[in-house]
Amino acid sequence: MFALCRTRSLISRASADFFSLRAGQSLSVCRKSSGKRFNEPPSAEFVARVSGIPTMAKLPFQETADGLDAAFIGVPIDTGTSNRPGARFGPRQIRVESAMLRLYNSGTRAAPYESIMVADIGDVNVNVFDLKDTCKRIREAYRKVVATGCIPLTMGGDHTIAYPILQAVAEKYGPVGLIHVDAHADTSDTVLGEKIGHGTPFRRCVEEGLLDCKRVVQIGLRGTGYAPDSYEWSRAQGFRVVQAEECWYKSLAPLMAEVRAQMGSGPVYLSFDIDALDPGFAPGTGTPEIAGLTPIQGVEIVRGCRGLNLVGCDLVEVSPPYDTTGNTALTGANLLYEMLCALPKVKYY
Ligand SMILES: [Mn+2]
Repeated sequence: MFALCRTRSLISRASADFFSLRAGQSLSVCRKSSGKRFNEPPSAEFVARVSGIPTMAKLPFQETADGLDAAFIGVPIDTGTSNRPGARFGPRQIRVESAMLRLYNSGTRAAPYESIMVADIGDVNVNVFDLKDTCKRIREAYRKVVATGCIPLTMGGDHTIAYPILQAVAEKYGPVGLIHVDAHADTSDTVLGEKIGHGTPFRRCVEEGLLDCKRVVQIGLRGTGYAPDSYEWSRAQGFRVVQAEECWYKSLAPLMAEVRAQMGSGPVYLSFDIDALDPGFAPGTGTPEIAGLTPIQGVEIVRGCRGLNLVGCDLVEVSPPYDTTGNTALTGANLLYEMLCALPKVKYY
C-alpha cells in the first residue's frame, strides 16, 4: 500500500557511527533507537538538513499507521486537475522543503513530538492512468489508517483526493464538520461531463452524506464564476461561505472563534488548498486566483483549529513545476506542521 524504503531507520541507525553522530542521534530519531517515548526529527545541530532520505519533517518512516496518533501520508496525483498539472510531485517537494521544520512551534509553544506519536507512512500507491481506480485505492488505504484512530495529515496531490479520504473518515466517525480553505468551492456537479475531478469533491461528499452541512465553512473563495452568485449551492446546503473579500485587510483570529463555535465538539476535517493563498506567495499550484489570503492568515486559520476534534487534515494542490523558488512547497510544509500542532492531545508549554 505505502511505498518507501522499509530499511530506512535501520540504515540510519547503522550509519550513525560511521558519520560520527553523537550517541543517540541518527538521521531520524525514532523511539526504538533513541530511548525516547515518541518519534521526533533529528536536530540540525547534529544532523545536516540535506542528509538522509527526505521524509516529512525528517520523521522516521514506517509502513503502516500502527501505533501512531498521527501520520503524514502522500497522495501523488494530478489526474483530476483542470488546468496546470504537476501536483503529483507535491508530496515529494513538500517533504524536501520540510527539512527546515524544527521540533517546537516558537509562536504557540506547541511541542507535538513530546505528546503524540507521529511518522511518515509514505504514499498511497495511486493509478496515474485511472482517477476512479485511484479514488478506490485512496479510500481503501485511508480506511486502514483511520481504523485505529490515527489522524491522517495528507500531502496532496490535487483536491480530488479529499473525496475518497472523507469517504473513509465518515465511515469511521459519521458525517464530519469541514473547514475548507480554498480559492474555489469545489462543488461543481460535473466538469467536462465527469463527476470525479478536483472541482467536484465536496458535491460528491454532500450527495453521500459525508458532511454535517451545518458544520461546514468555506474560507477564501474568490475569482470569476459562471453565475452572479458562484456560491449559491454551498449556501443552500447550509455551509457558511466566507469569501476572500471578507478576509482582506484583517486578522482571521476572530473568524476562527466563530468557526470553533460552529464546529462544536463533533469530529472536524480540515482541507486546505494552497490556492487559497495569494499566488504572489504560493504560485506553484494548478488553478491560481489573484487577491488571496496571506500566509499569516493561513497560519491563523490552522492555529484557530486548536481545541477542535480534528480527525484529519490535508494540504493539497502544491504543483512543484510552477513553484520555481520552492516557496509554495515550503509554505505547504509549514502549514502541515501547524496542523500537527493543532491536533488534540498535543502538549503546549
Ligand atoms: Mn480546491
